[in-house]
Amino acid sequence: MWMRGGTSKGGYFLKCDLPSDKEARDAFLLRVMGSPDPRQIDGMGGADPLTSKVAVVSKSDRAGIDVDYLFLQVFVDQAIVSDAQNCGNILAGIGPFAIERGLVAPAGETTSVSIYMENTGQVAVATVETPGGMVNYTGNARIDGVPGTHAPVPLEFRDTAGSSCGALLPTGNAVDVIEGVPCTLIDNGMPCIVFKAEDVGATGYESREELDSDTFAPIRQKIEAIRLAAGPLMNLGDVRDKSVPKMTLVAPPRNGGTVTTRVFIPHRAHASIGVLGAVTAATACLVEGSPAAEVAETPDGPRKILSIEHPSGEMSCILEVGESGNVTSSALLRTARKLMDGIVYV
Ligand code: NQM
Repeated sequence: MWMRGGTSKGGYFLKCDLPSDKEARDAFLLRVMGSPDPRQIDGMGGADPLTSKVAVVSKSDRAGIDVDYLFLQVFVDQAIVSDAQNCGNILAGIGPFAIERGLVAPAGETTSVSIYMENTGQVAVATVETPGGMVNYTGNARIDGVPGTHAPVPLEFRDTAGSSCGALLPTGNAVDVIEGVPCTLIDNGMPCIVFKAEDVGATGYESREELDSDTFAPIRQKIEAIRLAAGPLMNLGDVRDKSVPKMTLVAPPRNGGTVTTRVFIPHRAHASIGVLGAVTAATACLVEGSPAAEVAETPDGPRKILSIEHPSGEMSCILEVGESGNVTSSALLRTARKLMDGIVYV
């Protein structure tokens, strides 16, 4: 099934329909997407990392969990299929897909689907509208980066700190200076490096096109040098061929939000921001003394709505903060839509 999940798009497969051998599976998925090729002309991929994504879904044997979800990033112009990151946008389609494929029975007007995210070993709960026992895709929910309105798919995350890096702040520091740039190395569901846009010679208000343009190339080189140096410090090893950590430039908010972001994922600029990337950026704003905290305008109270501005609007993250100041859970709104169900030829 081809679905849009949040601001991403990709192929959703039942695990039992894919080769069980990893090499054979990856070769198959590269053929499906048409990679490696910058245009992905001979496949289903949309020539953009955000539309070259795969979800592998199966019924779960874990207590209290409905389905297991493995996310795979199929690189566009390299023959790489990576499970080194999660994807909270593709996650938005998992609940609807699981119900459509009969892995989860609809349970009234809404059905709650608990999802084990295999990439990071964490759990998310999605709420899907199922009036009359059918997934409903239409509705009034709007998310920036997607035209029109659709049925809401609220997502809730718990205990995402240290998903891939072992700790929220893998170096134990609020700030590490890397290549002369003060950075926060942080993982609240997505490994990210957060630094002030101005510290690498950017404004933080550039368009995606400007960020991906030739004029920005020297800044991108500097950002990549930071990423390669930080990878091992974040317990991610050599990240040359990995899609993490995400490089997150921050600046003061411009549209009444908490903070402005521009994200490289990690080489091309994101059209908006990833879901867990936004949760992690929001969390960085709460880390005392961090570059993000210096530019952010954060609300008070234990339950905070942080509006993360990005190139195509904003994403509101609801963070619950415990007594120790740690973020204990997060939630946000996505939408998803079934686009096509059929046979893909390789
Ligand atoms: O951060 C893109 C996306 C993502 C990841 C990426 C995501 C997340 O926007 O949870 O959703 O950062 O590669 O789809």
